[in-house]
Amino acid sequence: MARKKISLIGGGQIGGVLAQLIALRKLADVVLFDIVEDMPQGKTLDIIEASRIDGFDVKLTGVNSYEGIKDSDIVIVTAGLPRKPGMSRDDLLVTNAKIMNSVAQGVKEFAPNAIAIIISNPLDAMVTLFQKVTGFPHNRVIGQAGVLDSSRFSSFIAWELGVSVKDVNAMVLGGHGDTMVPLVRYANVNGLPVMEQLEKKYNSAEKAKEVMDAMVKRTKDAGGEVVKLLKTGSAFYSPASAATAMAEAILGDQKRVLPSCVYLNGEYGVKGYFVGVPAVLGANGCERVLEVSLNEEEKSAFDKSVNAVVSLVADMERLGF
Ligand code: TXD
Repeated sequence: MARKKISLIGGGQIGGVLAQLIALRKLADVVLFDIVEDMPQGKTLDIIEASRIDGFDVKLTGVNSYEGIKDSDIVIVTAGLPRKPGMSRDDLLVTNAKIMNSVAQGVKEFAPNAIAIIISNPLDAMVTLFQKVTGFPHNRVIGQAGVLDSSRFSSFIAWELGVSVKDVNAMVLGGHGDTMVPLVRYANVNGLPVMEQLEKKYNSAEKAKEVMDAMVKRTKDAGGEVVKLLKTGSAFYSPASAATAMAEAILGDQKRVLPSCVYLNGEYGVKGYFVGVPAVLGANGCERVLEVSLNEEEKSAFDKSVNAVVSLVADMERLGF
């Protein structure tokens, strides 16, 4: 059986780490595309030259032409500018919409059957634009935000409770912006509610809430925290890991339940928008959306986040995209 093929559109920070992770996990052959001449060729050569050491024999190719992405099973898009300190994700809208427009046309022409995972920011708008330009069925266009945001939230919980992060399950829903919704009530350590553990640790419901509020805030600001420390560019190791897990779920038809930015057709009371919700990822991309009951407070936070996505998409449309 021929090996699967993943094309990475954008060979910058995230694209480079993605190429290496996919090779290390022997997931698929990799094509790294960028408009910068020689750079994707240089990065893939560098990774290949470690293959004897790391023990992988998947093929990696750097290209500057869309021809190279033909017959891709998965396309992962990171093309676009990252944030600088002080910028919000939404500040990237105009520049990255232009880039996404051209990327989507290239993918539509040369990899019309691929499943697309979009990473570029502002995420929710870029996913929407990619689907609009390609006309791909909605199940084949998925944005990466929730896997990373949830992993960040899980890390903070693990540190706070002094437990392995492998035993923490915590999900973040909504848009990939300041309004994202970490689901506190459902967060658990191997089934044990996190809030209860915090209350026991501090012997105070009030203090537990304070500590949780701080973790929720840090989760929402986590991307900005990294941007501020790096000074140039934004997080790249963790977004690459997140998208690799999604690609692995799809190629392996794993039916993993991963919070993803997917098209809602009435679920959660939303119709016609891409929003972060728990999705079943398998061979057909987003195969199903899982609904979870939200209490009034959670529902209102989720609706606020959906409204932010709706107005971001409206801004993009006003700009002519
Ligand atoms: O969780 C998430 N979704 C994210 C998203 C987390 C962190 C960062 N996220 C966003 O991903 C970030 O805000 C950016 O919009 C993208 C890519 O971030 P990265 O850190 O990889 O940016 P780089 O290093 O600047 O790489 C972008 C590459 C660069 O090599 C450009 O030459 C290339 O994109 N580029 C293009 N490639 C193809 N086609 C076109 N038109 C193009 N224009 C630029």
